[in-house]
Amino acid sequence: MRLAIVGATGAVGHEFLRVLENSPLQFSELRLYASPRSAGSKLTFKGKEITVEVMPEGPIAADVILASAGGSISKTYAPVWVEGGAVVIDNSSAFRYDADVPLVVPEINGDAALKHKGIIANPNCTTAIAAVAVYPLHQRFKVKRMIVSTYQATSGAGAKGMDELLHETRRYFDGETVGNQVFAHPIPFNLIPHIDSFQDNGYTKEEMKVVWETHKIFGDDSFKVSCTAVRIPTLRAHSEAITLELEKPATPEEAREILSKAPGVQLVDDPGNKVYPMPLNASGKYDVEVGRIRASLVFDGGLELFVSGDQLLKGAALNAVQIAEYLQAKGALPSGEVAAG
Ligand code: A2P
Ligand code: 11C
Repeated sequence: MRLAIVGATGAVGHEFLRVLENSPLQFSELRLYASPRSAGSKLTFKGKEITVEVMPEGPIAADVILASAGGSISKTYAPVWVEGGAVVIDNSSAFRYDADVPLVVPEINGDAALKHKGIIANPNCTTAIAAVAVYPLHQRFKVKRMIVSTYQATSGAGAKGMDELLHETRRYFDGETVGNQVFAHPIPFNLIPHIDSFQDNGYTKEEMKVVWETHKIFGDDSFKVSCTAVRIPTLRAHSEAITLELEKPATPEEAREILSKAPGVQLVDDPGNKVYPMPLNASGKYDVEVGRIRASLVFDGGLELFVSGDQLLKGAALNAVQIAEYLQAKGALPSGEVAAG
């Protein structure tokens, strides 16, 4: 099984390598691609250096391509890679809403991945992190309305987003004017209720992705979703406050019981001891932290919860690798020897 990463030098690309080091995915070859800017640079995988290559203009000789070089690269090249025989697991939003492209969180709808026609889409990070926490509750109580407010890390804008937070914070302490290039406004000591472009309905595209993608992943658009997405000056885990109106009334105890057994979730809910989800603790963790579970004061029998999940892991690289693991475990990918090293 030949594996390739496109966008290997980016924030998600680096996480692909770390996740693959500990993954059961079997492959015999790993090739790394990026732009001409980083051609020839070396990245370490299992203690061995691999040279980054310029992404070719045509097909890539691989069975699986993990793509994270942005929507326009995916839009142009993913069909070419599929034509060349690869299965593309795409981290961008380029194909997520295409009817014949599965949008997959393996804990929720892994089987959808088996129906792919070459491209499988990895969800938006905010959506994936909320979905692993809400889906087990949806299965038991059925969501009627879901209201999400997000606190999103700078990693959502890639390595350059994290760099801007660090660089501009340094400028602040050096007494220099704090600026912005990646974000719409300076990010240090601020928060920005604007992620991606504004749509005609007044919501941002990031907010609408949570609506569209939650429905597609759950395979159910009978419930209503709304989101306010906010960028905050943290490095790499997204947090979200989630309010659920439910068809069947739930108690916080029942929700805790369900979530304590849910795959991909870690219950972190002991407020009396100051234990609740936080981005610093969720960073680097595979599971999404869920806590602050309480009865809604607005919706009778509804719930309020708070989640923190690593944007670069469950929100991106980890979920994509888990899709490949799922396909291989189901015999839908060539097997291969574990990469040497
Ligand atoms: P490079 O590092 O050479 O610019 P991030 O989301 O963290 O900004 O990372 C984006 C990733 O996509 C990087 O690996 C980047 O490579 C890669 N990339 C950006 N533009 C291209 C391109 N035109 N061709 C191939 N890879 C690209
Ligand atoms: C952010 N969630 O935090 C975005 C990044 O749809 O894959 C991921 C965008 C996407 O900026």
